[in-house]
Amino acid sequence: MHWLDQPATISDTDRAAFERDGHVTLRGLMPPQELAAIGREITRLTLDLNTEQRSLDERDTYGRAFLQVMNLWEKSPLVGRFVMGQRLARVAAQLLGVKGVRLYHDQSLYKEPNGGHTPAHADQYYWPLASDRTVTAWIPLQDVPMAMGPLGFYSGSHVVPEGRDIGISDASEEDIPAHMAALGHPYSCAPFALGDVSFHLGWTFHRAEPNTSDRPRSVMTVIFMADDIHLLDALNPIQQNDRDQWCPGVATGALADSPKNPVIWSAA
Ligand SMILES: O=C(O)CCC(=O)C(=O)O
Repeated sequence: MHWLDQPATISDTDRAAFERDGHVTLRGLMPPQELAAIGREITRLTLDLNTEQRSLDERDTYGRAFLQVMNLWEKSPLVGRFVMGQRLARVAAQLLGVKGVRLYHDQSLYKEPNGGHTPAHADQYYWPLASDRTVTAWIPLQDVPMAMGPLGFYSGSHVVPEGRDIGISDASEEDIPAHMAALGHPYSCAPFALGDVSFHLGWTFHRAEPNTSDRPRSVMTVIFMADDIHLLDALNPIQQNDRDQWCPGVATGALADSPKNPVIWSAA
């Protein structure tokens, strides 16, 4: 069986940690050399397709956080094979406790040398999806020591309703960490080795450190959702844009099953 499809064993401890904390990092989930080879293709495509021309100084906080290119699975057969891999999708389904998962979308997040922090936020603010059974797999394409901007999480924050209406911004970076401290949700942020993959729920608050190194931090993310999830009316223009881009043609209340949302893994 291809390594991208091989089932991984998740311990009860990891599963319980995900349920309790809303995030978990699985060390050594992917084989480093094979991942690095696909990573080179992802990084090459990201730089080719990136449309940001301004220097870091000319951008706002969000713009300095990373270059962002979406749905690379449609742009390259190799990356398509990677995103459709059953190993990651099966882990996502097991962590969510669902019988199958679809793709919502993928995105490459390339933090340039001297790129800024990623402000605190919860992803599901952007997503017109009718349940909380969504998870992002954050897959570094090289080691990410502290100086290169690893992802950090507020443990247990997936149950906190306050702050879910704030998009990623200077305001979110000011409000959310303070709010998390007040509510007692500790921030955990640790280096990643190539092959480690973190998973966080759509409502888990998180942020990333700046890249103070002289090397880029290349990361691929795959966003999975339960295979029976339905689409909601858009609450804001960003959600409308998400609906149009990631689930084109799907009506409000209908199953989010556009051709861009294949079931990647199912127990059936
Ligand atoms: O990679 C980053 O800097 C932020 C990633 C993130 O917020 C996410 O994947 O949800």
